[in-house]
Amino acid sequence: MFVMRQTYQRRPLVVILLCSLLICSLWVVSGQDRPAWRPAADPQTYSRRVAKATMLYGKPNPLYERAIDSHDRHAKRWGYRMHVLRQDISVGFWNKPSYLVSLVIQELAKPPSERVEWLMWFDADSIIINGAVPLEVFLPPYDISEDVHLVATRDHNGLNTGIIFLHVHPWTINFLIESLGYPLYRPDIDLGRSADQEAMARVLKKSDGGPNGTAYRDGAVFLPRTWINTYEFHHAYEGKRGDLLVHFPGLEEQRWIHMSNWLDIVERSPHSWELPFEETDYHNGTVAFWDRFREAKKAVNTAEHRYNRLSTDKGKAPMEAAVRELKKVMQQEADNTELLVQRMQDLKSVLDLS
Ligand SMILES: [Mn+2]
Repeated sequence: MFVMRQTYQRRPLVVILLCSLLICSLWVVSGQDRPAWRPAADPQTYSRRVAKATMLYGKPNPLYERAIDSHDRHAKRWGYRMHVLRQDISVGFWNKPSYLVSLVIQELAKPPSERVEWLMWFDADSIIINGAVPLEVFLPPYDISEDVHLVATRDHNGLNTGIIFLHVHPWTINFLIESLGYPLYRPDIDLGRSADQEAMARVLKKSDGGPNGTAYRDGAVFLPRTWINTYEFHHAYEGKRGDLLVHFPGLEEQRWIHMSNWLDIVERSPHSWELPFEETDYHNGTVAFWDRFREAKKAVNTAEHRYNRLSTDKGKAPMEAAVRELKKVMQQEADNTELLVQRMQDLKSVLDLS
């Protein structure tokens, strides 16, 4: 009798539990289209998705320290772990890829459930001006993320490694080690001023070699540069209110006054350049970007599947050519929306899908 009454009394509890489970699963399922990024409620819990990394060593530089502080505030707001290299561990520029290799290996040495998935590298000459922007939106959605290992930007010089996202994955170790080794196995090549960046750019451009013989090109995606790597020029900032950050490449001695002005602004009136994420271009822009990339990937898969089944070479060649052209844009200039859409149309019309 006693047992029965207890069971009976517990029934409402069971119903409540089942209901909350249902609501939770609905919330999880419906949230998959656009995950609701929320600032970290508990500063002790870190994001498993992304951590930030940079370096600063040598002669004390208050401006770089303050710039890193701006990233630190952003990291605390969203629960991103921060890694800052404080010792000179290599030669000049090579500190950066050396440190990144060590961070990727340290993450991979952890049990999978404790690893972070991505590292965001930022140069110490960059300042967060809108801390309301979460980093997750720049990363590939889970359904297409397994082949993406480097999310970067390019400018008139090609790859710019001032701000980059690296996948915690063996691919990244290979890529960074091959870049680090570049001056050793190609001492004949002058890598110029930004040697590490040039080495990475050259490794990325290779058409063979790499971990599975198909080089590294497939692993890279280029975002519109001004999203995550917005430059300050001599005359002005190229961005607008709501943009994530300001980066100060190539300003020579003018860099200090530009940095100092920006730091004063973000420290004294932090809201002057901040905009709620929902009001920024990122809100729809990043979703549209990855949706397009996903669509391109699907078109390539469909085409490859189809021409692999064709018995004759007739009809194969135009499909292969269209796939090749689309892939080239996906690998080297996904930030060129018009071109990507055009190449996608070209392929679809060869496939008669449009
Ligand atoms: Mn820089």
